[in-house]
Amino acid sequence: MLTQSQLEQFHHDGFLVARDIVPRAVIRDLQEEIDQTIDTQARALQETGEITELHEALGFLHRATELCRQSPRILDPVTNGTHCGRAMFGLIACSAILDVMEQLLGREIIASSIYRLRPKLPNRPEGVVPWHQDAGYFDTCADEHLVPTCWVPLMNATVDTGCMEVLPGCHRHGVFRHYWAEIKAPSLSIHPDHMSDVEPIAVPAEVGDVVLMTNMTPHRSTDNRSGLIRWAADLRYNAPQAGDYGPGEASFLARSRARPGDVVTDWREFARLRENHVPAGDVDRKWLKQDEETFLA
Ligand SMILES: O=C(O)CCC(=O)C(=O)O
Repeated sequence: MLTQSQLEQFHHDGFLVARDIVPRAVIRDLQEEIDQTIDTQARALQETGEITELHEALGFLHRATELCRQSPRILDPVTNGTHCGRAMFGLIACSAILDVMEQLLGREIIASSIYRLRPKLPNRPEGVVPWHQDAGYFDTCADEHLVPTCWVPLMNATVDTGCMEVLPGCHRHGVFRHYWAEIKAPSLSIHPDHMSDVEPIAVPAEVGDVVLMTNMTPHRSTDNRSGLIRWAADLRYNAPQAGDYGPGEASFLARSRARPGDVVTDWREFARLRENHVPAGDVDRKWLKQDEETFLA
């Protein structure tokens, strides 16, 4: 749970590191599930000849780096948003996180349709995430609502590994102009001519911590100069009033006093919802691509 002063700090700065709130077992389960998923994918790619060496002796912080040298497809099942295993659900529905969300959102809590696992491999450009606000990706229906992002490190994320950086206080200025940069995904970037000159703050975080941000908080992550894979999960939550701001994927009711019978408590139901979801259209917010944009400098 957050203290009153932490709640005030979150609303004032647009971010907060909630220290040591996610049980280690929840993180460990997800690490194991990711290891298993990568192992399955490695064996499938071995069958097709794309991978010759399985690097079975390497663990969570190293194996995907070596496998990726043979086939970049190794990470597809964990990075494309389709991963919906038991441990993924265990993290999203973790009561320690939901308790904090209840403090921020009230008693009806939707686990957002938009969650991702993010492996940032050492010294690879596609891991670099430019300055953006999560609201830039969302339908405008959520603009007047708080949609907290919970950025959950799955290893100790330092500046060297490419932890989060935020622009404090800039969440009060609405949605900045963004454009689609010509870089490896995800590429939505705040337009440089509309960028704030507030000094960025790096936000190192350890296993158990949660970096909380608002949907309006500008944030980025730079390159990973360490030899380790920087693993994190980013989750989002909202009150029902925020609407369907991410119609491409399925959300679910994570906690409710009004409709307790509709709360999803079984990971298999979560997986069914994710797998059977039929997108209800696209987001209404549109940004220009880099070659269509005009830049001052
Ligand atoms: O994990 C990262 O490096 C970036 C995450 C991010 O930008 C987000 O959660 O919106």
